[in-house]
Amino acid sequence: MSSEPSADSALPTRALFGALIGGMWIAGLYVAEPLVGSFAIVTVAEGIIVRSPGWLSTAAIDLLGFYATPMLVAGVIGGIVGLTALLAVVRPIGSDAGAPVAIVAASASLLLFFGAGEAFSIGLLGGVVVATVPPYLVVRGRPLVRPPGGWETKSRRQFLERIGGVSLAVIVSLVGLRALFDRLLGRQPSERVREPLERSVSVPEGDSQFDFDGMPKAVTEPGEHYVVDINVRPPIVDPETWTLDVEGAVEAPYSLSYDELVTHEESIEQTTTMLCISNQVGGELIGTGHWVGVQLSDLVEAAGPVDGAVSVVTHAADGYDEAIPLDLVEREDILIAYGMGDRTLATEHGFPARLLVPGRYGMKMTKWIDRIEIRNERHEAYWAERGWDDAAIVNTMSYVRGVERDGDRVTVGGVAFGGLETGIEEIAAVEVSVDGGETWAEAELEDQIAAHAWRRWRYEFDDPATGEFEVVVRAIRSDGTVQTEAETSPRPSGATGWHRRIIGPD
Ligand SMILES: Nc1nc2c(c(=O)[nH]1)N[C@H]1C(S)=C(S)[C@@H](COP(=O)(O)O)O[C@H]1N2
Ligand SMILES: [Mo]
Repeated sequence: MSSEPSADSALPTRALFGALIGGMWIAGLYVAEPLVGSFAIVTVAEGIIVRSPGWLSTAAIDLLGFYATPMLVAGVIGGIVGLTALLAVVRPIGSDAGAPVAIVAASASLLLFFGAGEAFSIGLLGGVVVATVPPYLVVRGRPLVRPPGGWETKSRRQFLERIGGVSLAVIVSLVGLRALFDRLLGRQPSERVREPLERSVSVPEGDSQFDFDGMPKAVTEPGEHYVVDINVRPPIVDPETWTLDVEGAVEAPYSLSYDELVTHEESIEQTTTMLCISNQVGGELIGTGHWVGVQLSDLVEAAGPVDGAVSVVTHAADGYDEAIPLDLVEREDILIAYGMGDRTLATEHGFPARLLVPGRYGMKMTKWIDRIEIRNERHEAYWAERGWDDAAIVNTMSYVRGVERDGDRVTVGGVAFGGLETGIEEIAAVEVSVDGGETWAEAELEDQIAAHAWRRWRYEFDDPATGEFEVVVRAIRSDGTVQTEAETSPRPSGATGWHRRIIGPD
């Protein structure tokens, strides 16, 4: 019996083989994406996100942060592979099972494609074939990689070499096939190149005294700005067909084309710090961009909101939305941004355009915006619906970032920021302790590079011991309010508490 390729008795071997079949099916689905129009695994994950109740997605995000989405995709893949492994344990699959496996794979692919909302087409049929062939070949090809002496004998170099060779050949052909499909079908799976803007832009330099080991630059490089969104992959928007529609409770709804937006004569530049509401005290989900765009007030006024209009809802290509009160739009610093630095937006930061609401958490700043809707009633938006603070004004915050030693001389530094709604409550001072909070001193602040940009701070002191010390930092507003020491979790209104960091001995 053990000489029969279809009757391997060891459960782990069966499970592994089942998992391999599942994995190959997923690989086939991926290769088929350009033919079908979507990668079914991502569509399934996105379907789960959209259909899951608010409390569940919120719990997942509480637990996993905004990385919940990629984890979900990994979960879907793991689930499928686990299921095929289980099936193979229950019902051993031998090399004679090619036809049944192909039938199951083909039907499952069809179900998935239709479930993902794809219409029947030649491409879809091609996709079914492409997704079915890899698992079929794995089953049929099993004897090829059968180790001499049966599956149960291990550590055979020949066997491993063969497995390695076959895997490599399979991976190379799948990757090649995918590239070929992308090419033939003219799809660009990759992100757009950021193009230079047709205007000169001047990005603030910052004070070089604040550029030391571990310190962020005054303005974050666009490629280094953090990225957070609900998508598995960012929507790729075609600027040729994209329009920004301004509509709803207005006298004169209209649409702007991409060209009309980027050549808008009222375009302005603005350096703005953005911070994700899910960021932990001291976390990395913060960056300062130099944005180029048009004031939202210009765009909204041009449509003439009717009396009684109260809310401005921004809608995006990924189904995301955000709402801000119409009153707020009078602020001149709320932008529809189309540039970052001297170039167009990167795909992941919202190309072709995004909202910027300075002083509010990043969740208010809708990326891939395609519709501005004025409404007569309030609207509960994506994150508010899931229990997060609707106003999302950035809490007064300060983080420790850099440290530099020069003999006994030590310089520590970081950033401080807080939402300002009126411009009078700006960060006036940063206090720092290098003994864990026993004694405090005032740090040096970098000149304000923009109204809604973070302030970098630094503090120099002598440490003859060059030992370990604990830095604690707190910011103070111009009205005297001291950043609260009380620690709260990011949900629902953003984390609070003083950032502490232990700096090791030299
Ligand atoms: N369309 C869309 N816009 C979005 C999001 C999103 O998921 N979809 N995420 C928001 C959140 S939570 C944050 S913190 C910021 C992050 O912007 P960035 O990725 O450019 O840093 O985008 C916001 N805008
Ligand atoms: Mo966020």
